[in-house]
Amino acid sequence: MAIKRNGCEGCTDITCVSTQQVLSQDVAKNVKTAYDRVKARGMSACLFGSSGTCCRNCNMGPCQIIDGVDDMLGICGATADTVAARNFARTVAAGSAAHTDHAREMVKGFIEAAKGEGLHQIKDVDKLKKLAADFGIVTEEREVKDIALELGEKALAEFGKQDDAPLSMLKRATPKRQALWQKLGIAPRGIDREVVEMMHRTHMGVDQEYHNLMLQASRTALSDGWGASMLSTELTDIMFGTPVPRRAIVDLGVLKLDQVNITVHGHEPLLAEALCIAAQDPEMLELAKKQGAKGINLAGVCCTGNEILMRRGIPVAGGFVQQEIVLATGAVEAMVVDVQCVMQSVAEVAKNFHTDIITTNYRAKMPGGIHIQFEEHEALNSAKQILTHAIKNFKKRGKCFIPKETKMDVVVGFSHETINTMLGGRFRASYRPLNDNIINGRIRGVAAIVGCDNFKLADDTHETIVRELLKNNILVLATGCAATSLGKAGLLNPEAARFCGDSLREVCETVGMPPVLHMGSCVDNSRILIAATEMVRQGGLGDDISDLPAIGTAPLWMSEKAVAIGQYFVASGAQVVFQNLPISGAKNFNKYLTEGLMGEVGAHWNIASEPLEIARIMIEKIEAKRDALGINK
Ligand code: SF4
Ligand code: MSK
Repeated sequence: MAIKRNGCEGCTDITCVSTQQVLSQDVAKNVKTAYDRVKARGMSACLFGSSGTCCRNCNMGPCQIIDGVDDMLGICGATADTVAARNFARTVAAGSAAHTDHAREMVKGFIEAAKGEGLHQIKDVDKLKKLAADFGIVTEEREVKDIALELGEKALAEFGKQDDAPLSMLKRATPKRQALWQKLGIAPRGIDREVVEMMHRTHMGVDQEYHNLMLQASRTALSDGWGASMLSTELTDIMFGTPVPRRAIVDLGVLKLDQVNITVHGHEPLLAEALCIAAQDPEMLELAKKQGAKGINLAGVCCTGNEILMRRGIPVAGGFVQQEIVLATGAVEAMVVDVQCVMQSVAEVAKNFHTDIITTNYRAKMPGGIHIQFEEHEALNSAKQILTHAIKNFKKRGKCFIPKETKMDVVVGFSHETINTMLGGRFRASYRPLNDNIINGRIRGVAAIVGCDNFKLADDTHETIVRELLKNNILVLATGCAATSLGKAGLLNPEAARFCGDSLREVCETVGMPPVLHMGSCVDNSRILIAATEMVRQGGLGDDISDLPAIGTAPLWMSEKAVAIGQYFVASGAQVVFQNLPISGAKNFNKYLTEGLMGEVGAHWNIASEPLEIARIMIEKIEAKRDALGINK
């Protein structure tokens, strides 16, 4: 049932029960949300912008291009294909840059941990040694801290590398894929370098050939997926522990009336981990008691939420589209934010309540926020300072509303290591049982559903797609805010096996696993690359990712990071389906992305607008791969 409130016509589109409940309360009556703003804009988006053919890369423009109309080229003569390709490539570069900067902070934090200087230690020594081997580091008869320090320094060097040798972790890909990248000249060399070269080549008057631009877009995206994001995931696991399955809860009902509620929003888990540790400190708990609270309740929002959910079982209050709604409960003492996906509007929403928005990263401040810099080398003190500020707000809490009934049990923590042992058992750890179930048809294939939520599109899109996939016996992997929304829909627990077709249900019930496996945050899409490569290695499903009956989608993508992820999936051989890519105004470029790339990298982009159409494409592509493998007898 959808609701209407306070003249918010847009709210008729909200199907999320917890959001509906909060927005229909008196306490939220003055809160303006993105739903209101979507409605208030009252005009459709600029056609040139949404079809990818608006260029403002120099001051002779902005130029709006109409494909095939001679008088509507750019002043410089740029065609629709060139402009759309440049815009698309810049989106990939921006998304990759965000993951890259995040990853750099994680590597620096890792080096502090290796030196024994920070709050954190090396927790997963096995994983440390495996990653060290990829960097050619000797591990026998060496102290853990020495291996870690050498690894940290070599990892940091990957960002600024200037020689033309490929990034170290590329050797994790299948031999066929590595050879293809070499042949195409798209094996990334230095993580920062690829973004810089992409920005240079899209500058006015440089690369004006869309195939050539896309080669560098692929190289940039690969430097994210197999470089920055993979480094971040791996080093974060080594420091904070590789996720294992654990029960947790999600949705707004995780907030607590009698405790100090602090939500952590953003992406880099160094801050969130420090807050988790500080929140258990007797001094902080005592302070909370003095303010009349029974404890400190940390809850996540967006991908920081996914990081601490996966590793610590800390509840997630909401995904991207709920960041304002979490505050509209009036029950949050502080929202602590770092980087990425934090809407400027949270500071406006917070003004209605006693809530503070605490920015913690010098790279990301906002009007109306209070800035308390998080210092990694003083992590515990910084975290305590932030918590102290939040705890002191508890006494100021006024009228509030927590939709108590809206919380859902989830099982999370499906790292690729977990999937490895889950199906084969501890002593036969292997992806082979998964492959066998695909070959015998009990599992038809694997679908990754990743990325954001988006106010402009139906908020039950993820759920609709996934229910259709499960009915068709397709195992689903999920990350990011897509995973949160699937958790809220009850699809991340083993009981959801009842929504599957008979054969997938049987597999899930035998193993006791949910049919949708939560693999982490948006940087953790790199886990999917490793899992897919491992499936290839175990045999029976071809010799590259492009042979697997597997496909990805980010149906409600919002962030540029999602486009970078899509491009690294495609360049790694996995097809993807997205809604609304800004490429429709450039005929040749559009055809190249949605068909032509297949001939080069064995995968391409697909575009569809309706959730069931997206599901249909995914099912058809998976069945086509099964046919090609000869396992559809
Ligand atoms: Fe116009 Fe060319 Fe300048 Fe773009 S680069 S704004 S198309 S003149
Ligand atoms: S937080 S990038 S809205 S997944 Fe990673 Fe969510 Fe998308 Fe941000």
